[in-house]
Amino acid sequence: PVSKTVLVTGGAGFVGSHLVDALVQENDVRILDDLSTGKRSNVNEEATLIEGDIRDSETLDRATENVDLIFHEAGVVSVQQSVEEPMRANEVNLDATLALLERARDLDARVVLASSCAIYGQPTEVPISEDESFSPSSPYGLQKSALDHYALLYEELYGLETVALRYFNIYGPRQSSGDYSGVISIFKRQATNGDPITVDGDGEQTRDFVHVDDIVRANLLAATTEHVGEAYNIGTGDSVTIRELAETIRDVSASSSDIVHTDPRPGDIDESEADISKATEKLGYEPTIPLDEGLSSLL
Ligand code: UD2
Repeated sequence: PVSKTVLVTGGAGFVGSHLVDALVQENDVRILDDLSTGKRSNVNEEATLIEGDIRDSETLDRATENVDLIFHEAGVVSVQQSVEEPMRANEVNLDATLALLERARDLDARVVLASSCAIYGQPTEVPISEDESFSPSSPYGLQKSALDHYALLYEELYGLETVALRYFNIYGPRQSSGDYSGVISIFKRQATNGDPITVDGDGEQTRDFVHVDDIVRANLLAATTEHVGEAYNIGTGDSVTIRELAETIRDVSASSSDIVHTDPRPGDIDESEADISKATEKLGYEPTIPLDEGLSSLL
């Protein structure tokens, strides 16, 4: 493949930094990140870091100069934070995305965007297909719905090559283990420290956990697909209950932590599992890391 000038927004973050690692060999890679949740230690030394706020138009101009391809991973990723600060989350997740799409339109650069299964809210059926209606239950989900829809509109209206990837529950190395983070990194921290593993509610809720390396593969496929102007579910097509997850993590880490049940989380999704047939057919995406394997290598 020809070497490209590639921008990864959020390239110091969890997903973005893994993507950068996969891109640097063949491409000239630039990162835009304000290091608010991303870390300098995640930044691949072969990439160029532009440290700044994506909401700032001069910073965005500098970051997008001469790029051929953009992976947009920057955002306020915590649902809870979006509930606490809906306006800031909207500025980062939506206003900045629109500004980025405008730059891409000037440059005629393909944009692969991080969308989310949060757009579906409580699904009417599982597995969840892309035809499921949008019914977000958080500002985060609403912002991602609009981002996702804007991506498709930019293809329809302006012929810009866009692909929206609707990520399910991502886990893997470098995911932060703070309170705003994903359940796997939280359970891992609790199991390692011998603290109680905190299952919200009865633990019967299900999730489709997809390893970050598979997310990277999906992004690389989206970068070259001819099927643009489309959104794709990216998960594994399998799911587990949170109770099972807690038990597996305790076993794999040989921990003696207790598993405790706390109050259910308000607005929690009961069942989530991706129908990935569209991504398989059109992108050639196949998940390669089953959960037990991903967990053993993580713990
Ligand atoms: C994930 C994504 C979110 C959005 C959403 C779409 C993360 C961090 N969040 O939210 O960005 O895409 O999916 O619906 O990836 N849980 C416990 N104990 C804990 C923490 C969590 O039982 O200490 C439960 C929680 O109640 C939920 C499940 O684990 O049922 C997953 O929680 P999460 O915060 O990892 O992710 P989720 O699905 O709420």
